[in-house]
Amino acid sequence: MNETARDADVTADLDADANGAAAGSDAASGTAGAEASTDADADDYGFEDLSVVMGTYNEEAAIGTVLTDIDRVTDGRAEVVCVDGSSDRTPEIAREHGARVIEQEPQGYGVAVREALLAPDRPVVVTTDCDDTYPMEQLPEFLSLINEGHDVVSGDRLYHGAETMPAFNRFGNRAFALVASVLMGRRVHDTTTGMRAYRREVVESIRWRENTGLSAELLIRPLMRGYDVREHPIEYAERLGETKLDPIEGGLAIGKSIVSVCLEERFR
Ligand SMILES: Nc1nc2c(ncn2[C@@H]2O[C@H](COP(=O)(O)OP(=O)(O)OP(=O)(O)O)[C@@H](O)[C@H]2O)c(=O)[nH]1
Ligand SMILES: [Mg+2]
Repeated sequence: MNETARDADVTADLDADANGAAAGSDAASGTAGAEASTDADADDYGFEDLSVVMGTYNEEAAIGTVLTDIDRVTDGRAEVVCVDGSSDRTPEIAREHGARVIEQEPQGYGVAVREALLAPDRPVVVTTDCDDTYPMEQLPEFLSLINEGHDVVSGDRLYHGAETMPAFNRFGNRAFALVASVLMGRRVHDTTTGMRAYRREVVESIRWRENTGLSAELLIRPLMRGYDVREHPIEYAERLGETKLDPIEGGLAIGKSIVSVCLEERFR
């Protein structure tokens, strides 16, 4: 779609969607899965059109659970791609579950996730963390929302309160969302979520540059270029295994990414 046309649509759409996502969340969960598998139009995407991708770095405590959940929820039809920098058994466990594993020296979250996003050729890509925090049960809802016409569906962890998130991170994530909203002129609620669905065209048409701040960049650039971005409430669970992100250093890097990406997109 022509970018000018997208630009004209997006403000009203995101505002409506942000509210709609909040208001509609309960209705969406529970029914959307059935829609994705039974009521789908012939040209709707199904799980065989979906790749679930993630960076994995010493996640042997969680990877079995995450990949089993994806397999169960998508009936084994979604492709799984892990970009792995581990020194533990994570890649072996991933292969045992049928995932495609791309080995890469550990260079940070964004380097791994960018490679993971660009590796598959299926039309819909969902990112997640490999730590059992994100609800794979909600994958059908994400696919249904893409089938409704959204270009990006972004999991909003803060809508339900994110009680399982460390308090410092919760505060930081609310602050990031406020700063990004002011800089973009559009209200968003969770800029650093790891769970989103993208139409392949979106990830391929933009050049991604951030590392720790990649998650924020993946929300901000599409939104400011006029793509149809929808936030959708998700549950968020306590992490299995050790965190890979230093909250202070990581937080500073994310804050810097949000400001620089917003300004770059505004003056582009
Ligand atoms: N391949 C690879 N994966 C990474 C690297 N750093 C982080 N990851 C993965 O990226 C995902 C996100 O990292 P997390 O440690 O969960 O970071 P976070 O979600 O900000 O922090 P938590 O609150 O601990 O969940 C996880 O699946 C990590 O294993 C890296 O350098 N290389
Ligand atoms: Mg995580």
